[in-house]
Amino acid sequence: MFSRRKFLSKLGLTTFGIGLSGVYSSCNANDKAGPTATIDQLAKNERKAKPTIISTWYHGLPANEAGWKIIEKGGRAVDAVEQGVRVPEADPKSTSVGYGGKPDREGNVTLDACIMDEKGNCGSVCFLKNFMHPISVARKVMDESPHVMMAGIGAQEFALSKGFKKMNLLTPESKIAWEEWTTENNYKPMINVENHDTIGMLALDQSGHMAGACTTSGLAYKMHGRVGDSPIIGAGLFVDNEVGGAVATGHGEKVIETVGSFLVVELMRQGASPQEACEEAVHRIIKRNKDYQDIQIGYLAMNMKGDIGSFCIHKGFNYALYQDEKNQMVESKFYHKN
Ligand code: SD4
Repeated sequence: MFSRRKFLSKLGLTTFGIGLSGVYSSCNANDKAGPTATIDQLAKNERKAKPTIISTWYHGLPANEAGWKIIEKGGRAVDAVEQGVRVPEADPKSTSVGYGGKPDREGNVTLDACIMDEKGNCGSVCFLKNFMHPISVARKVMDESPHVMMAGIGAQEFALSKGFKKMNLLTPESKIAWEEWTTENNYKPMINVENHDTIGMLALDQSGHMAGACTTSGLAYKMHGRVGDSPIIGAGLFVDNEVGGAVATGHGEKVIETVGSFLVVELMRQGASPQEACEEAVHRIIKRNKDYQDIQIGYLAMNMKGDIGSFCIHKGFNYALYQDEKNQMVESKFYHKN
């Protein structure tokens, strides 16, 4: 388990009363050496950019490939994550993202997505229907609107005004699966450990900057109007270019309740490794949910050096890691053996 004392001692900061920012290596005002560094400076000093892309689940492999084409040419992390997650958005076989995503219980495919760049700019859309690439609409919200988050019909009008074309996202296969579900399931919104596969992606570019993206059709057969964690900055995604980033997948309500990705990044800011931070964030959810056996959550995090961590409740969460010229799947550590 992760303790505050352990974070602080990692930094040589065990003195009581240290805040989150403006941390000094000594708290003694009479210390002749004076304050030596803030925690932000420590992160900067340690930064050695190791270009890396990570993304959740198997569809992360082709997504990473697309992102890497940008990173290897010296492009920006934010362009890499946008182009990367567009791959599963357009793939009808990715049934939890974009085109071919499983619909809500009324048969509507409704999409949630967000993006963050290295400057802390954010864009997000939620409850958006009929557009293949919600991540690119979110990017436009970030770059070309005065807002951070747009929803439903307003987000749709915004997308149309930016030249995005409407289309039907329900494929014949997902329509058949939904019809079968309606006959068998009494119209009960379902949350279980396997009906989700959001893509969350983090990229660290050659300039040592990080960006992230997250996009999903959300929980299959959810209630109409339900919005999950994926478009919520701090829940499904958070990036702080001084510290690192995190993405979440799984039961979004539980991630929102604990502001999960922000929590992971803040734990890293305090000295936790990406692995320790992901474990602590999962433990918080386990602690407040007696029924955690029925919940799956996976966190994936990276710090500014390109160190990676991930943790989930149940065995089965995996992620794609592109680093050192290799793109490969990695099994996440987990809390509970099924
Ligand atoms: C949601 N977190 O809408 C998303 C679903 C998901 O992996 O992650 N899938 O709650």
